[in-house]
Amino acid sequence: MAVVTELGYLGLGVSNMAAWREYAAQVLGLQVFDEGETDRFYMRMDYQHHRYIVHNSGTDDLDYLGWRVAGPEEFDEMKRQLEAAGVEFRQCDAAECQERRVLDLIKFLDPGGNPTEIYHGPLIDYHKPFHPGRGMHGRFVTGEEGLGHLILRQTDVQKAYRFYTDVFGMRGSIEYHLQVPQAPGVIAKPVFMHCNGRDHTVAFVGGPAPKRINHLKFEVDNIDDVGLTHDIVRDRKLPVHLGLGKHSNDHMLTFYHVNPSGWLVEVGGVGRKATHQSEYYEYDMWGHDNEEPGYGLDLRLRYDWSKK
Ligand code: MBD
Ligand code: FE
Repeated sequence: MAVVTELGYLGLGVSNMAAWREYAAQVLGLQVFDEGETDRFYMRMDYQHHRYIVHNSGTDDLDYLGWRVAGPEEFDEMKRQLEAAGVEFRQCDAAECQERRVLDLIKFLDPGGNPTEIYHGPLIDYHKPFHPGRGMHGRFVTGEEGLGHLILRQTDVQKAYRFYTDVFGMRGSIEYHLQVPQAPGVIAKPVFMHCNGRDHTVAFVGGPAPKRINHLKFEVDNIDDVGLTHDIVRDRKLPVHLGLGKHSNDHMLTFYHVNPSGWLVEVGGVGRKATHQSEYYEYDMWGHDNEEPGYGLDLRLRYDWSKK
C-alpha cells in the first residue's frame, strides 16, 4: 500500500494580500517572496521552494492541500488506491506540475469536499537558505514531518477517518472527550491523524463550520520563538482565541491567534513526537483558556482546579 508521507504544501486564498505579506513576515517569521506574478505570492519555511502559495482569490480560507508520496511508484499506487475507493481524480499536465513545483500531480476532493492534491518530487532549493521575515531564535520544524498541522472541515468524521486511513494510509483515533461550554452535556470527540513523526498532521472536529480550515499550526523548535511570537501578537492586539497552554497529545506549548483572513493560527512547539498508539484525554495539561470566543474552538480544554 502507498502512504502519504507528509502534508507538503497548502494554497491559501486571501482578500488582503498586503496585510498577509506583512503579517506572515513580521508576526510569523515566514520568508515571503514572489516570482513576478501579481495574483499570488509564496511563503517559505525551509529549503523547499515554498510551503504556501497565497492566492488573491478572496476566499479567506484554505484553497487546497498538497500531500506528498515518496516517488513515482507510490504515486501510481496511490492512484490505484483512489480508483479502488471510487474517488474521481484528475491527472495534471506539465503546466500544472510546474505551477506547484512538483514532478507529478493529481487533484480531487476529499470526503469533506476539500480540494486535495497528491504529488511527488517537490522542488527543493538547497542553494537558497531559508531567510526568516524577522529574527528567529531557532527554526520551523518541518523536514520529514511536513509543514505543520491543521483542523479540516468534514461533514462526516467517520467517513473522513476511513478515507484518511484506508486510502492515504494514515493512523489515528479520537483523542479527546471535551465539554462544550455552550452546549452542556454535549461531548466533542475530535479525531487526530498522523502519517510521520509529527503527533498529528490533520484533525477533524465535525459539526458545521464556516470555513474549510479551523486552524493551521506552525511548529518552532525553540521555546523563545513561541514567546517572541506571543509578544508580537499581544503588542499588535490580535485576538487571542486560546491563551498559552500545553496540549495533552503533542505536549506542545502553544497559543491561538487570528490571522488577517479571520481564521486561527496556532504557534508552538517543544513537545513530543507521535506515540503510534491511541490514547485519549479529557483535558489539556494546562492552559489554553478561551479568551475570545467565536473562532471555532469553543471547547473546555483546561481542568478546573476550583472544582469540589
Ligand atoms: C492540537 O494541536 C489542537 O489544536 C487541539 C484543539 C487539541 C490538541 C492538539
Ligand atoms: Fe492544533
